[in-house]
Amino acid sequence: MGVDKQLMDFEARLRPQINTFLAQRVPVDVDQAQLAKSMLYSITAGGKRLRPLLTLAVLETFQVQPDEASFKAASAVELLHTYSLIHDDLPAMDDDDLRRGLPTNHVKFGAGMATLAGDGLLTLAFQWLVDNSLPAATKIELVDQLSRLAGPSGMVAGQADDIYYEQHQLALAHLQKLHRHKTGDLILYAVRAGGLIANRSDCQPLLDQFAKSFGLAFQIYDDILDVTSSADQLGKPVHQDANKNTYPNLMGLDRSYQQLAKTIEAGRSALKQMQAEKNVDTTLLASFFSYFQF
Ligand code: GRG
Repeated sequence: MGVDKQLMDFEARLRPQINTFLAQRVPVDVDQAQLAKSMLYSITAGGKRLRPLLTLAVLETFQVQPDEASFKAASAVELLHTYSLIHDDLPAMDDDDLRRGLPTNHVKFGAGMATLAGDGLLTLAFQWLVDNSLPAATKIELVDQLSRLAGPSGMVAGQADDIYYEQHQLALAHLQKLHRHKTGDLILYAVRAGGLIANRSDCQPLLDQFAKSFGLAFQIYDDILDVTSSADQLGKPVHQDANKNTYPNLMGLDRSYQQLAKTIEAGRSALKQMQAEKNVDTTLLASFFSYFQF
């Protein structure tokens, strides 16, 4: 069984638009040739575009046609995500040579330029959230949410936990907190951004439940792939390590699968409730769970 047909069609429609937008728009905002090359290298190096797709899927759920402004705001999260991958790969962090099947940014451009490419993408994300014609109140909300969920109270906190506790076995609750920040918060932001742009605060609690379940499932699935396959979701070869803080290492593979199924069920049930109470078709959002094949 592959990815759901509805999701495949949605991706086939929107992913090329996201790719084109990013490839054309990023260089316009960079005023140094080598920096532009380095930023463009990573932004065009492939990737699923999961986070902007989630924002756009929420818009579609509410039957909001994305215009130039909302498309730019929706794409900003991919700039921020790409910065996090570039910095995560740096010698001072994970020291990886390959990302998405290609040499990492610092292998190509050196650690200094890679650091700056990440800095540039991070900052540009906020510029894109503001430099568009969305209502001022929406832009403030988007900036507020992204700064909280990607910054030191969100993704950066998760990454700091990851580095600080690298050599320690974490308790399950602590591992969940680490993942909630490192992986979950940016996914939560992407879903919230769709609700904010569509002006549907009435649906935010249920959208949040969906997003939190999806983010957690994404991480559990990634951990499971770590032990069951020779490559992870990023195509990186897997080095199995019993000391790594992963779900299978902490609770065993069977219980990890159970946890994954339970998490997906919670997300589906939030969407069903939204469909029943708010009279919106949530099948496109539900189809995102078909990424997890088990
Ligand atoms: C450096 C502040 C800072 C944060 C880094 C995202 C991240 C935090 C680290 C990446 C390491 C990792 C394996 C995280 C688990 C989540 C994950 C699989 C992220 C990759 O996201 P995908 O699968 O990547 O959406 P693509 O390549 O498709 O964009």
